Amino acid sequence: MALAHKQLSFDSEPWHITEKQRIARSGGVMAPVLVDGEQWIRDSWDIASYLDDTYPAHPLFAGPSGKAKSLFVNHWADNTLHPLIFRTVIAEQFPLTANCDKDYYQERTLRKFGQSVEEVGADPETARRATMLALSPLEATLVESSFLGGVTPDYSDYILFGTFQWARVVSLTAFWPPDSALHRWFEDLLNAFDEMGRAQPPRSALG
Ligand SMILES: N[C@@H](CCC(=O)N[C@@H](CS)C(=O)NCC(=O)O)C(=O)O
Repeated sequence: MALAHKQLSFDSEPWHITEKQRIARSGGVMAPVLVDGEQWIRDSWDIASYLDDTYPAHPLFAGPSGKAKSLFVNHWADNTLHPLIFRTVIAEQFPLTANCDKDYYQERTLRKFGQSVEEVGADPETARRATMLALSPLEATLVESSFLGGVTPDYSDYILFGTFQWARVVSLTAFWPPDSALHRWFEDLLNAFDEMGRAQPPRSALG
C-alpha cells in the first residue's frame, strides 16, 4: 500500500517463514523486506521511512508531527492489536500454514507466547471481543474523519489496513459490524489503487 501510495512500481515475492537464507542480505529474519537496487531494507516502519526519505513525492507522513503519530499507530498495532488478532484467528490460520513452516511456526509461537498454537487459539471469541474493545477509539475517530490521514489515507492507515488484511485473508471473523465506520474505512482501502487489496481473496467459508 505504501509503494502504491507513492506511485512506485514493484514486484512482490511470496516467501516461506523458514526461508531465512533468501532474505539474509536484509540483515534480519523477518518479512517484509524491500529490495531497491543494491539496498535491502527490513521492517515495515524502516521501509516506509526509507521510501519517504528516498522518494519525497506523495509523502506517507505529514511532516515530523504526522510521523510521530504514525509511530504510535505502528506500536499500537504491533503491541496491542497483533497479539489479540493472533489469538482470534490462529486456529483458522494454522491449518493453512505450509507444511514446511509448521514446526517452525509452533516453535516461534512457543517462544513468543509461552504456549502452543493450540493453546493460544483456544478461546477465539474472548480474543475477538477484546480486539473489538481495543478498536473503539479507532471507530470513534473514523466516524469523524475519513482516514487517520484526514481526507486521504497516510501511512498510519496502511499500517492498520495491513493488520486487518491479514485477518481478512486467513479468517472468517468479523471485527466490526457492516454499518460501522471501520467497515466503511476498510472497504475504501480495499478499493484504493484499483482494488489492489482485493487481489488477495478473503477467507471463504469453504476454507
Ligand atoms: N515489526 C515488523 C514485524 C515483522 C514480522 O513479524 N514478520 C513476520 C511475518 S508478518 C515474519 O516474518 N515472521 C517470521 C519469523 O517470526 O521468523 C514489521 O512490521 O516489519
